[in-house]
Amino acid sequence: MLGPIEKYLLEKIKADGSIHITLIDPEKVTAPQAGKIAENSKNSGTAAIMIGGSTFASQTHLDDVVKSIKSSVKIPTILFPNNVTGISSYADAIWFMSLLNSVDPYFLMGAQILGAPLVKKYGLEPLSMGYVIVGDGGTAGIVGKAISVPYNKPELAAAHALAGQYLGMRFIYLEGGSGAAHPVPPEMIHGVKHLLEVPLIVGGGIRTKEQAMAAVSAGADIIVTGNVTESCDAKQRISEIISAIKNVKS
Ligand code: 1GP
Repeated sequence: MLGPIEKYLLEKIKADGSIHITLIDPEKVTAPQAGKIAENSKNSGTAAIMIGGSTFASQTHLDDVVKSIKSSVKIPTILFPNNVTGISSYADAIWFMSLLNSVDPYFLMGAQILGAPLVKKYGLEPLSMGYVIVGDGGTAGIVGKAISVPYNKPELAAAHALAGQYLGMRFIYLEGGSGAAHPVPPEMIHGVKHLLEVPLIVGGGIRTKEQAMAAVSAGADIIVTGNVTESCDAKQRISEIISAIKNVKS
């Protein structure tokens, strides 16, 4: 059954062609800062707020960050957990994800088994997602023990994505790694998207409207940016990215 957040995301992608989601890493911000970033991003036209990082541990702080975001904006809050400790009862939904190219069963299914009862207990909407680390992969690749798919092997990324779709995952995320020097190349996005039927999320290293437009033109349905929200001209850059991607498919 389609939950309200998944329905919202799918309808927004259909209406706008592609959407932007803001990622806030609780490790890098105070709770009031998170609320302010969410508010600015929402005013720039972001569709939802994702909350998570690769090394975060304190759940109390995570709860405070989510509460602050919830009191600042009405758009959906979606957890982006790196572990069971990334679950907060205050969010609306959670990317219920498996790191498809991890060599550690914990990141394929172990953490999910531990976390599932909490997702149920907290009434979070699970959004089933296959997570694929590509290129540099950054901290997420190291922490998740992934064998990263090189940027020049789009057919391998497509094989991972298709496997995820065939297992029933309803979104696929190509992750270049937060702060990656180069975002996921359009050739890889295109190679994955033209075989895939579920929405494709792309993130990692997207800093400019040109990079965002290239990703959307190649087939990304959802663009995620994190680091750019922390820059001094964040408001302007996010607005530019969002209006640029709106023009690509409309
Ligand atoms: C990381 O893909 C996201 O999980 C966002 O990356 O911080 O580089 O925007 P950036």
